[in-house]
Amino acid sequence: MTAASSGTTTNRSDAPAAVKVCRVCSSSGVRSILDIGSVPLANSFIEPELVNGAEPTFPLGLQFCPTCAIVQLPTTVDPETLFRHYLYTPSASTTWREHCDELAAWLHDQVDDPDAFVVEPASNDGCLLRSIQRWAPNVLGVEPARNIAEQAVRDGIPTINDFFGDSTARAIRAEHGPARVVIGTNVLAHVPDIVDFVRGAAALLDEDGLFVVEAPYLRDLVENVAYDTIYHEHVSYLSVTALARVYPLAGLILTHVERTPTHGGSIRFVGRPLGAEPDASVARFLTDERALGYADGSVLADFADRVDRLRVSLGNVIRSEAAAGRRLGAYGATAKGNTLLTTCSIDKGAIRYIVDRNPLKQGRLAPGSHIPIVGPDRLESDPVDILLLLAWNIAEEIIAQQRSFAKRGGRFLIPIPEPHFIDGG
Ligand code: JHZ
Ligand code: ZN
Repeated sequence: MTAASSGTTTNRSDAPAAVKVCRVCSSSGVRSILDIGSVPLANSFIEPELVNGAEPTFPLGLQFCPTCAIVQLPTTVDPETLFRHYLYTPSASTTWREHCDELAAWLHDQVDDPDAFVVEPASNDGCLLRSIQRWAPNVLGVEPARNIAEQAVRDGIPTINDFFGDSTARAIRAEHGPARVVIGTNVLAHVPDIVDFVRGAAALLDEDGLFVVEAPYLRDLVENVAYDTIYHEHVSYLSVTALARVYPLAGLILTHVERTPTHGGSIRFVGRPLGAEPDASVARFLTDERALGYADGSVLADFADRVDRLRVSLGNVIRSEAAAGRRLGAYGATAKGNTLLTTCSIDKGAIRYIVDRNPLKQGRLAPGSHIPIVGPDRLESDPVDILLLLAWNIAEEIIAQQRSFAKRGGRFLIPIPEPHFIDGG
């Protein structure tokens, strides 16, 4: 689980040029499928005293590579800017902690060896390694955010403060020996050079090794119009078709895939050293994706129109509720929430505040919209009638916590796949 920046020092003149060739296969045939304008970085929450400073924006959209079928951003923001200081930690979410326990148990079934050396790129605060340590104590995290790596070490998770890639992987192998498992959640989509990352996993693994990654699944994004999950941290939007082509370029073979429910719909990709046999799941996903148009990109033909319709209807719902005298807030100062707010032009005139439990985000302003981030107690002292659920991926967990809001008649507004209300009662 990668972490991101608390603010950026990049200025507008550093905005990167559009990538004209595919990052993965170098094909020059990439075609644009979505352009949603230029927005601030999704995790660059602003200190209130800096609100009048320049707020850099970067172009946001999607392009498709017909050669390798990867869907990617047209521009790359330097990972040093995005990930060296990060405010997002996943451990606060029960949904995520339970998922880490489930993933650790699944891994234990695959690798029943208490001596297994397990390495996690983008280990964030060590949430997953803590679950894995229960059966495989020899773990190592690799986390680029200094503040979070230091915290993980203080909490007893051995962690190297670095980005993962081929050179880091070789250094780890030289010092610690080969790994039985390289596992990463919500990191592969964040990496500009996927081939280098997978090559690193291949270099680090022993011959029976297992490379496990989880990432948001392109099919869930498209089917649910979850366009808010498009932001500069997410360089690639992954399908089985694309990764089955990418892994062999880096010395691995995709052997198993399965869908998982986190972050609005993700996928678990399992890779092994070349020579391993894929199980039936890979062929099944490839057949389905081909039939649905993910291999030739045809499924994406109307995606931009669907995004436009969602943006218009969310704006209309919010305006009509405000016109009817209802007070609106939002819940979850999420990265995706900031894509949603900025691209739907929703600002502090429409939404009074965004509630978030993370004390590092409280007191700051959301990038672009400048809506203040507040603690949950604000819901009692300054009540609203409607909460736009920006963390819709953990709706169940949040709604269960907010029974008193629902009892007072409060309603949750879920933005995707089309804006709709639930009363939470
Ligand atoms: P959440 C992050 O996206 C960023 P975000 C990242 N780039 C990524 O890839 C995805 O995750 C996977 C708060 N909260 O998980 C905490 C409460 O306030 O949807 C978080 O700020 N009360 C790594 O930012 C936010 O909600 C609660 O009870 O879109 C959730 O953020 C709970 C459980 C959470 O990820
Ligand atoms: Zn390509």
